[in-house]
Amino acid sequence: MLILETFRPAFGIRCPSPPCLKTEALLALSGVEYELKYGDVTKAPRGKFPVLHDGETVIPDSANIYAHLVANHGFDIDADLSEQERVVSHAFQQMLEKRQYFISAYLRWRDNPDLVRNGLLGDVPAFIRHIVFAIVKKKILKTSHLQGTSRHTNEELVAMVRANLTAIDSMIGDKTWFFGEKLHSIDAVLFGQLEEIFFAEIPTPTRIMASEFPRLTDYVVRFRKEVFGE
Ligand SMILES: N[C@@H](CCC(=O)N[C@@H](CS)C(=O)NCC(=O)O)C(=O)O
Repeated sequence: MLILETFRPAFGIRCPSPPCLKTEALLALSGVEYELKYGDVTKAPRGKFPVLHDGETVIPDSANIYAHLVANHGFDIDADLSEQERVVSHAFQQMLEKRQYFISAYLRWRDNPDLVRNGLLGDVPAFIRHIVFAIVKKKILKTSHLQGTSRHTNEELVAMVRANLTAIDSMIGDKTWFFGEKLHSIDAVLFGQLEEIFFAEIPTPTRIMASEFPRLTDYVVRFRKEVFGE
């Protein structure tokens, strides 16, 4: 039995972390039996979740976990992709995980202290929750500054998200999944990011874009049903 260390549900979605959502979706798609464990992220090997435990082997990072499933559990959801499709998948994944992810995290932490404190740190004893929140928020804002996201105006950030969503919407078009009628790893990546943008119950400036992209919100609902039966 594999064990996935992840964050507990928050903001009305099964997990508030896009890479954790992606990884759980990949595990569900792999057909390998797994269990979730809501651990202590400060004790994770790289200080981040997701982390997979496969017997004695501990695998941090969603990309490593996916590679582990392919190498050790016969799961290769992308085996049928052409070279060209792999390139497109790679480019979209980078856009989502190296650009979109940081915008979503920054907007969430910047604007919603009460919701984020109680949603993400509900387990932390109340008397230190404010302190833990202040430490984590400082880290997120510092990362956003160094990485560059927080140096953009709000209007620029919203325009960037809109451009990302437009690219994804145009790529999927009227297809069922990203590349057609069959799911691939990029669909799990997309689900993780879009679930957070559209369905996390936090009033970020991008959540309201759901009404602009009905095909994408339908896609998320379809994915949830297909993969998690929800
Ligand atoms: N490259 C990593 C990123 C994982 C990641 O950024 N996880 C965040 C949550 S979305 C985390 O655990 N943050 C805790 C922290 O930085 O303290 C992956 O794909 O697994």
